[in-house]
Amino acid sequence: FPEFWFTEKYTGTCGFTFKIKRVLSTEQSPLQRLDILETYDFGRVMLLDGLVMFTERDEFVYHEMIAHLPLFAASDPKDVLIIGGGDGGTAREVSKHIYLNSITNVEIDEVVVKNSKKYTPFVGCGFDNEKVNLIIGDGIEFVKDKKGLYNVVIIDSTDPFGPAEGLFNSEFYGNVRDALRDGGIVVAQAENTYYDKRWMMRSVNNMKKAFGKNNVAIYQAAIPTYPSGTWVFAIGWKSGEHPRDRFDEERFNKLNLKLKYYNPEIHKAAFALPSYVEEIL
Ligand code: AG3
Repeated sequence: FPEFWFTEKYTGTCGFTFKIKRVLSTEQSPLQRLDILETYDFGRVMLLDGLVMFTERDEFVYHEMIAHLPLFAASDPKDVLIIGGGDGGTAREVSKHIYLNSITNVEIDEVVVKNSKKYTPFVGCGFDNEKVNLIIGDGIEFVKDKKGLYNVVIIDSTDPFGPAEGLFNSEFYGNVRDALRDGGIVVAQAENTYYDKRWMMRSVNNMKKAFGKNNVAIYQAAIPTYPSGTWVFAIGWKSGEHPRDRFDEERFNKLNLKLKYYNPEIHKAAFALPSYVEEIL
């Protein structure tokens, strides 16, 4: 009986392998190749250029941690900008903050949006909320003339090459800082500390150039289907306390979100770093 397996290679000699039931969609956009797989263990999986973007089974970790941590750290957030996030998972989580005035999501590749809505509606549904204004365009250009418009900016990108390369440099982070209001917070997915520390460090160091070295930190979350299983998020804040020590408990209790990963203890604990990571920061 034939067996079909997919491997995301992490290096030339190791990777992560799924046995697949079928391929639901394969599409080449002008920017990247997209595949949607049906797997045995992780449900539906979206790949971009052969790299796992999310799986049905563990996407909740990534999307909760990239959205709720900055939102509960920000004081009285009203307007949120998502750059990337074309699958809709981040928009889905941000939408749970029903008091927000606006959620703007700038995604460069509409093929991602279309396939997510069709094949992975459990994340694609993020665009159903009427507050979410989806703009198909280049986030790098978009932020350039947005001065002080957002409380929180979330950068939900692919790895730092190809279409996302420009989302990891200091000029971009500088424009993001200017797009934030006072007390505003940015979060960016920032890779991992095992296979490609230099990618994480590029994100952290460039964010420090824009926000100041005492206004950038990283936090981590356990995501089994991403390289190393532990994912890093870089967080920068314009002013005020460290976001680890800012958590709006009253708002958290009032919203009463039924989340699966993020909670008040995780908000703090996610910033606790192993010594070998502290050392390289
Ligand atoms: N953003 C991509 C995370 C990078 C994963 N990298 C990898 N598999 N090599 C996730 C998009 C989900 N909204």
